[in-house]
Amino acid sequence: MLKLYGVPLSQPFRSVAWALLMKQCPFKAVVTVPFLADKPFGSKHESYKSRTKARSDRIPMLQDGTFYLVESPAILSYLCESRGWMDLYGPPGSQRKALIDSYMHWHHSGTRGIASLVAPYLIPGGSYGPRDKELHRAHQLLKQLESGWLHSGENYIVGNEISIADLLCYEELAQSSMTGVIDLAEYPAIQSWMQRMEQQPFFEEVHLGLKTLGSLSEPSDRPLNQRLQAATKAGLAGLEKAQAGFVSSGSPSGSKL
Ligand SMILES: N[C@@H](CCC(=O)N[C@@H](CS)C(=O)NCC(=O)O)C(=O)O
Repeated sequence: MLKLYGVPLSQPFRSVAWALLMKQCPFKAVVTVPFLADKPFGSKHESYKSRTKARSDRIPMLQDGTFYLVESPAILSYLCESRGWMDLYGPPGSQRKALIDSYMHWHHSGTRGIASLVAPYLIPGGSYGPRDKELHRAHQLLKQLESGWLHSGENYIVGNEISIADLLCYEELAQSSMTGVIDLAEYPAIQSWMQRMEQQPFFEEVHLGLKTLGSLSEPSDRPLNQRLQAATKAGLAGLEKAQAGFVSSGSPSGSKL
């Protein structure tokens, strides 16, 4: 069975998990907390690197047999190509695939930058909330999404069918909007696209962790560590619940390579 290392509160981890669920591809989530070096389940722990032959300290990482892969766009492309999920991507040489790849290359320095809004809330003892500079940059990126990547009048980033580009993009925006860190009211194209994403199968299960975490923009009496643990537990339960409901139909999940 495939293994996906990471935590449900990680945006790229959720993008990959959502694709796997949509395709009813069973996987085991292996909790690996980013930045931790002093616990065996941390991405910076020696045993994590030696056991997995990880090429990077970042999560998510996919394990397919003895093959390990990091970087969420590469993981998603690999899954689509090796499993034949062409509806979520596109055939080699097609314009649809080229446009999806184009978004995915921009994503790292584009939408991903919005993550800097949430990080200050998650660092114990860190400054409470993003600085003006981070907010300004986030709004610049949102404008590029609103008037660029989502301006075509099509339902999704590329065409009228959802693709792995949408899964990557949505999770970055969900992280900051579902935690109340940013208000997207002034971006109508983004808002209606997000509503379409929220109608997709397994939306609830994939976002159980984030919903459990709740608002980060308001002070809470509950210690951050406890909130993060409860959210992680709920997120993992959501992924398990989703997989328990898979309809068994032969072996749709194996690699076709
Ligand atoms: N470009 C990577 C980004 C992965 C990433 O930044 N993951 C975070 C958690 S969401 C992480 O592992 N951070 C720890 C670190 O940077 O050392 C991807 O798309 O997979």
